[in-house]
Amino acid sequence: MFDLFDSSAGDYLGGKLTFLPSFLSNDDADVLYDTLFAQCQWRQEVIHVYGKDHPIPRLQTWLGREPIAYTYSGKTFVSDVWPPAIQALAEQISTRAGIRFNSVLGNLYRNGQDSMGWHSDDEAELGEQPVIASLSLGATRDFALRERGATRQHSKIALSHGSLLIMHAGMQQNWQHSVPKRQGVMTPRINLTFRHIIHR
Ligand SMILES: O=C(O)CCC(=O)C(=O)O
Repeated sequence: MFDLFDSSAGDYLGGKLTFLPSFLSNDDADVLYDTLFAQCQWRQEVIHVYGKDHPIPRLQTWLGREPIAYTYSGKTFVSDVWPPAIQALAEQISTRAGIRFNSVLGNLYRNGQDSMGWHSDDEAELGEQPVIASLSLGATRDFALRERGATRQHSKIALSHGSLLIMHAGMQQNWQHSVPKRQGVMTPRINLTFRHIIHR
């Protein structure tokens, strides 16, 4: 395992990832963090695995240009309409990523004990070759990567306040990602993943 990234802007993993560490200024990122922390409905979802209910180790919110249904970990959610702060950002990020995003999954990691396990964002609603843009606010957390089928971590990137990570077409088919627990992290982090949900 090694650090693939040294926090510099650029394309990685053969162009499947683009990292923009200073996508938002520190001040803009501070304002957005405070706004989202206060205004969004943060909920701890419960997923059902092997006959048992498990509260997920983080809080979540679903936001859409309009109310939109989305299935995640076997559960269907209906999004809240995104606030004005997200509207402007969605335009900016859509232009950068080259796709018109229509929904956002927000994750609130309350401290280093909150986490997200290994997965790919490959739900049917995202289509065959999804492009996903991930904006990070608050505490820096590691974003771990491994190839699909592998058991060992390949590399990691520290996602800092105001950074944008774009996962391009082909990323979800070939790679998995996770946000591991980190003992030393005492403060919260908000992550927004901008997605294009296909209407059926
Ligand atoms: O918090 C992160 O950086 C990752 C979020 C993520 O993997 C997801 O929303 O699917």
